[in-house]
Parts: sequence; C-alpha cells; structure tokens
Amino acid sequence: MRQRRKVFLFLMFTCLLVGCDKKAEQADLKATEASTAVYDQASADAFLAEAEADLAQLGQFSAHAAWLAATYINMDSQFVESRANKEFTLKAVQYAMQVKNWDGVELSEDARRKMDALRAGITFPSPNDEALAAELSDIGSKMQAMYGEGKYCRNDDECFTLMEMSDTLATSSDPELMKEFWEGWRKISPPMRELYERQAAIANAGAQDLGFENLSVMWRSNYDMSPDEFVVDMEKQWQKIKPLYEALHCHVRAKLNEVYGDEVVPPAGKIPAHLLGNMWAQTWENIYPKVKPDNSEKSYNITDLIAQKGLTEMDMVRTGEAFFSSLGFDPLPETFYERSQFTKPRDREVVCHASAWDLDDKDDLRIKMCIQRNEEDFYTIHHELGHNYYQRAYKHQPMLFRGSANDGFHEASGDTISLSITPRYLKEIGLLEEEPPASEDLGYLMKQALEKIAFIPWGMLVDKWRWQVFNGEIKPEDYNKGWWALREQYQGVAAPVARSEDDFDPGAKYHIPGNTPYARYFLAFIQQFQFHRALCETVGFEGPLHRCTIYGNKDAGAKLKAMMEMGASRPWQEAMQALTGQPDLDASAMVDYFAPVKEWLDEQNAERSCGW
Ligand code: X8Z
Ligand code: ZN
Repeated sequence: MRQRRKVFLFLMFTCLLVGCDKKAEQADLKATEASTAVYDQASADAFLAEAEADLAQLGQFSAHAAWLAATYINMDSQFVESRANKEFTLKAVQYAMQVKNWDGVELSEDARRKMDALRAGITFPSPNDEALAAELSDIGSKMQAMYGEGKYCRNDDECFTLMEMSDTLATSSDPELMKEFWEGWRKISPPMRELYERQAAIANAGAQDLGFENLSVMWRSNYDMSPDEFVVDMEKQWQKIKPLYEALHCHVRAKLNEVYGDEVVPPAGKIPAHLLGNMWAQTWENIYPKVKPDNSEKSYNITDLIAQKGLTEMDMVRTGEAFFSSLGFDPLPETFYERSQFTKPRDREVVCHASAWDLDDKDDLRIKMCIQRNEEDFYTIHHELGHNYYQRAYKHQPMLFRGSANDGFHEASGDTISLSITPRYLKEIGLLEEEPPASEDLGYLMKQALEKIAFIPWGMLVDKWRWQVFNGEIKPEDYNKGWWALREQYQGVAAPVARSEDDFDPGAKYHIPGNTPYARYFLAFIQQFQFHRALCETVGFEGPLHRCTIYGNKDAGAKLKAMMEMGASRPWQEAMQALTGQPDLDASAMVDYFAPVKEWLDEQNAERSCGW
C-alpha cells in the first residue's frame, strides 16, 4: 500500500513537470497503471532515462550559475547560484529516494550501477524539504563567498589576500611575519563555524533519509567496496608511505632547526606549521632551498625559467595544452580560451582556488584560476587540464556515468602528466638549455618528495576530520580540538599560536567551505605514480622512473584516453586494470619512485632522533 501511494505521487509529480493539459481518461489510465506498477528492468530503465535527462538539464543551469558566483562574487550571483543549487539538490534527492523501489530487484549491471550513483552521488544531500534544501544551499553559497572574499587586514588600510600571504610563506625566512600571516588568514573562518554546524546537520539528515547511517558512510560508499573497507584500504596505503614521511619530517625538522634555531623550531617534536612554505603545510616544496641536499645545487627551477623566457599566464596554459596534444588529445576548443578565467580580475572578487569546469557536457570546457607565473601554478595548470580532458573523454557516456572511475582518478590524471615534466622534457620544449647531470637527481627527487610525500598525511586527515564530524565523534564544541588532534597525529605539525574553540581552522582550507570531499587527493597522489609507472612501461622507458617522460608518445596517450573514456561506467578496479594491469590501489609505485631519496634521508637521519 505504502509503495503504491508513492508511485502515484511520483506520477503526479512527473505530470507537473511535463504539463498537465492531458485528458481526464489519460489521467485515469495512468492511475490504473500506477496501481499496478511493477519494479523491474523495464521500469528501472525508464526511470533512469528520465532522471538522467532531467538532472542533466538542471545540472547545466546550476553549472552556469556556479560559474557566475565563483567568478563574480556578489549577492546577486550568490542568490542565483543558491536557487539553482537548491533546485538541483531537491530534484536529485527526489530521484535518489526512489531508488529503493528497485532494492532487491535483479537489474542489469549498468542499471544497478546507475541506481547506486543516483543514491550515493550527492555530496551534500538535503532532506526532501523545500525550506531545508534552500537553507543548505544558502549556507553553501555563503561560505564559498566568505572564503573567496577572505582577507587579512593588519590595520585599516593594509590588507592581504590569500595569494599574497601564500607568496610570503613560500619565500620568506622571517618567522614572525609568517606567523602573523598564518594567524591572520585564519581570522576569516570563525564566522563559518555555526554555518558549518548547521550545514552538517542538514546534510546528515539528508543522508539518513536516503538510507545511510550518516554522511560519512554516504561519502565512503562511492568506491566499489564497502565504506569500512575503504577506510582499511586507505590505512594500508598510509602504512606503506609512513616510513618515508617520517624520514622526510625528521630531516626537514633538523634543517629548519639549523635555519631558525631551537627557539623557533625545537629539535624534537612537532614542526611549527607556519614554516613549511604553505598556508596549510600540505606540500613543502617551497622550502626546498632550506632543506636540499648540500651537494645538490638543483640547477634550475621552473619559476626562474618562466621569468627568463618571459612566459605569460596564457603561454603557460598553451604549454600545458601542447603536452596533451603531443599525446594525441584533440586541441581545446577556442571557447576554452575565451571563457576561462586565467588571471585574477582587478575589479571584482572571485574564488581564486583553481578548478576545472565542464559547462555543457559537450565542449564548453574552462579552467578558473588566478595564475601566478611560478612553478606551483605551472603544475596546477596541468592538473586542471587533466580534469578537462577527462571530462571531454567521457562526454559520450550516459549522464550518470559522466565522471571518473572514482574521484581520485579525476584528480590524478593531470598530475600524471606533471610527473612527466622532467628536465629532459623541459629541454625538449626549449625551456631549459641543458639537461642537468645525473648528480642532480637527488635534488630533483627531494623536491618531488617535499610535494608528494609531504601531502599524504594531510590528504588523509582532512576527511578523517569530516567523517568524524558527520558521525558525531567530533562534536561542534570540539571542532578545532578535533582538527588539531589529527594534524598533530598524522602530520606531526603544531599550530604556532594557541588555538581554541573561538577558532575554526578547518574553515580556512578551501575544501571545507567549498564542500569538496578530500580523500580523492589522497588517492590521486598514490594513483598518479601507478599511472606514471604503467605509462612509462608503455613508452618502453628503461631507467629510474623520475627521469621518464611520456611527452610526445601517442601510445601512452591512447592508453590514458581509453581509461578516461570509460568514465564511471565500470568499477574503478577495472579502469585501474586497463591502465596499469593491476586492479588495486598500490602505494608501492610511489615508494619505489622515491627509494633513492629514502636511502639518502635514512643516512642523514642516522644520528638523529626522529618522530614527534
Ligand atoms: O584543490 C586542488 C586542485 C583543484 S581540484 C587545485 N588540489 C588540492 C588542494 O589544493 O588542496 C590539488 C592538490 C590538493
Ligand atoms: Zn583537481
């Protein structure tokens, strides 16, 4: 009886959507059909076709509204974005709630996979309630704008943007100034605390309405394994990388101690988080000059090469595109160059955090960045373009399969290309005059480790915090305490100034107010080394993996593209198998890549007492 009433409501709802100027007997006929509705393959196919068409259309509108809100922050763009997002979320939730009608029904693999995607694929689900959906959407738009507009003002007429302060953290050796900026940036987030609490409560209720225990379980349900198995797999990979991270931590702490002295960097314990070259201490490559091997004068850095060659921001993007073209990917459409945001506009507020967009599931691809002419953004451009080429590769898939094999794959594709930005490649494209001698390899690897290895514990803890918030282990009154417990435990870093529950430090990282899950980056940082190893094998490279570049190799490009074209249509393990020949996530590719630097770090650390 309950089920029948629901079906009837669904048909009325559909009727509302398509217009109700039908004849009475048609309505009668539909009512009769509804009362005899069967949940089988045919009805599943019809339902999925309708959901896909409907959501694709609404999604396109939302995407344009979101672009507007991110590239021109004002109350009107937020209003439009919030409304569009509310309508999309409500519709997605309404479809997701119907999935259970086919529970236990034997369906084709594709249909079952689509049903699962429909049910678990909403990042912040609201309950099926206009007011709550509107509130959830408003909170999302508001927090994103708060982050985008965020500034630290030293006094009435001296304010600094995140970009400016990040530059200082990347290059300065003045611990007091860095501490001021570290603390100053975190003044943007206390006003987000209450909003976040409310957002988490509404979305948790939404997840429960969809049959999940909480939003943590829902987020972890998208990996073709059980939510608990996913946590176990992450932990397993972390254990493989941990010795490398601990060795790096030990060496970096010792070197920073030499630079700053015992007062600023104690020789034992946690590293003060403001001295690692990045606002969140998430990657440490910017402090390479302070911690590099003594006998390795890494003879180039890309920031200098960009300046020497006078590359503009646009040139940097074209260089990225040329790499993909060399692999056999079609050039980007002209609209990419017309509609992307490459540099920070002078006259309006925007969200500078880099992102890649697909506005119409066809050709309207764009990136949104505030490019700075430096090495970090050169890599980020390749990261973002990886998203765009992936989006284009799966555009022929049905709507619910238009995504990556799992979200880590999306993040890993551009980074895989970045691993091919070797000295040999830079020489080949004329950026570097001479390839450095093999004696420079250690410096190169150390720099890579400062970026890739340093990231891993951070990549793990951001969502560990959110999972604990969603499942109630971290209560709102302990948000900051819970955050720092994880940062200290996994990263071995400490806040340089006292923190309390008057602060809300998670909100000072884009992905928290920006509602972007983060475990994907943990996966990506591991997967990219698996992809790189496999593609280097395809090109027939023999030698250490850090010297391999796949630039110009169409076979490697075809292999990458074939994997991308699968979209989300098959379990990610199959996509992994197709590209790498192995079905699992496996950090051993990463560990192997860094073996020489691990050996060197162990020698350096031989007389030191490591750990924190
Ligand atoms: O957010 C990003 C990309 C956009 S998907 C720039 N990344 C993470 C971050 O910045 O925190 C890339 C690496 C990790
Ligand atoms: Zn990304």
